[in-house]
Amino acid sequence: MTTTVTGTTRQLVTAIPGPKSQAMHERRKLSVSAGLTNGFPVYIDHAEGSILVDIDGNRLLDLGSGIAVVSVGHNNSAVVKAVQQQVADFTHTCFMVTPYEEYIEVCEELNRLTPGTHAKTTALFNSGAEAVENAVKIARLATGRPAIVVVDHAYHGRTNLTMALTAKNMPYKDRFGPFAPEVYRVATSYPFRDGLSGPEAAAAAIREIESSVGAHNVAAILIEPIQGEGGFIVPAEGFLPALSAWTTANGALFIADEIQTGFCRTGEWFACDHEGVIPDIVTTAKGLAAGMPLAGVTGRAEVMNAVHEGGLGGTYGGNPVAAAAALATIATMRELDLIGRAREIEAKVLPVLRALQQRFDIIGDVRGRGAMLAFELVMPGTTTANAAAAKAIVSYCNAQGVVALSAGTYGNVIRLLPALTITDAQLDDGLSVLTDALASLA
Ligand code: PLZ
Repeated sequence: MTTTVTGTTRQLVTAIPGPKSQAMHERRKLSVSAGLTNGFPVYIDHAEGSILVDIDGNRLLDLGSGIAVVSVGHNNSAVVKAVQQQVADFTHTCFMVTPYEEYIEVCEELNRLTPGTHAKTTALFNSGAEAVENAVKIARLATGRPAIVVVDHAYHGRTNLTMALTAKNMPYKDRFGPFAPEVYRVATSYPFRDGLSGPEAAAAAIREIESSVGAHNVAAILIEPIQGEGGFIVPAEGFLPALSAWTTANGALFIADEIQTGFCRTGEWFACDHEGVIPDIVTTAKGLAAGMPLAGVTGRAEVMNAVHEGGLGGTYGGNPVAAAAALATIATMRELDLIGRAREIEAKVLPVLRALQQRFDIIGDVRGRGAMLAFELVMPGTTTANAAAAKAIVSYCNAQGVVALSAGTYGNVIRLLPALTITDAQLDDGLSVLTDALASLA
């Protein structure tokens, strides 16, 4: 059970979860709403790089990065330093009252880094859901149209509007309605399940939009360029460009939700870059600020600036400490070439996952880009979802001290979201535990 290793490696000193974590979990049940669950109830004391150290002293290998957030690694020294400095300078003024340079600098970076060289402006918020809500507000105002088109398997958040945009009922939406109106859902491109080419899937979606919504009613198509919670679904080539072209031709906007895919995760700054898609609006969060709450809405200047004075805001949006963290995070991504590292991770891990697919017939599909990789579990020889296998694999990994995440509308996808700073040795370790997990099911 105990893996004796040192330094940057996984090391278990108790059964998982350890006695202190178990006691803490009992305490938690008395004080924290039962509406929140913990995928892996080990309580964290400190962290570095890709290692989390729990309160029992176990060193855990993190293959989830807090759901694609700490892409520069836990406790990245540049981010820690920037945050400490900013906390000492000032923690809050409210940008809408007395502004500060860090906010502007983050907006400048977002305007520079998001796809397209056209004039852009940005507004900052606290969470991904808040960014998506604001993107929708802005798109409706700028176009004067009501309808927002989203796709199957979409995840955009848990607030009232974003619940309407999110596809999956349980656990996100069930009995939390009624939901916001003027949200229309069409089929996406899901190559493993629909067998369609990108242009074919786009044509079907567009037919549906034109017949059920009416092109002239559409404010925007909102889509994750690679779906995250929905199961790391990479649309077939040509799907995103066709939808984007349709919006342009029909006076609607193309909003890319890059909250999970952004900031080097897929081996480009943004997932839209892989196909040269230039969205009118991009939402960002997660990897942007390495765990400090920060989100952005970046878009064409004429769209973003269509909003009346005072129409956008919030007490904390673009908080100076979060902004300082973002600036250090982005600088680190450049300095360490984390785009290059994400591509290396893909080159190293994808072949291993493909070999596992040959070996284990419960793996129906392997997919992803960069350090956003996944495999989909099925009943052998079919495309029927095998959620039990995903659950068993996550439990096996957890018991070995590896943080692994599942995903998918059917709960049957194992997704890998390591920090982009993860070492090769750590990746090898994680992959060997995953292999053992699959072998334990065979
Ligand atoms: N858009 C594409 O991935 C957040 C959700 C975790 P917030 N994904 C993790 C959970 O179960 O709540 C996400 C996303 C995409 C929007 C969001 C929402 O971002 O910062 O969680 O609000």
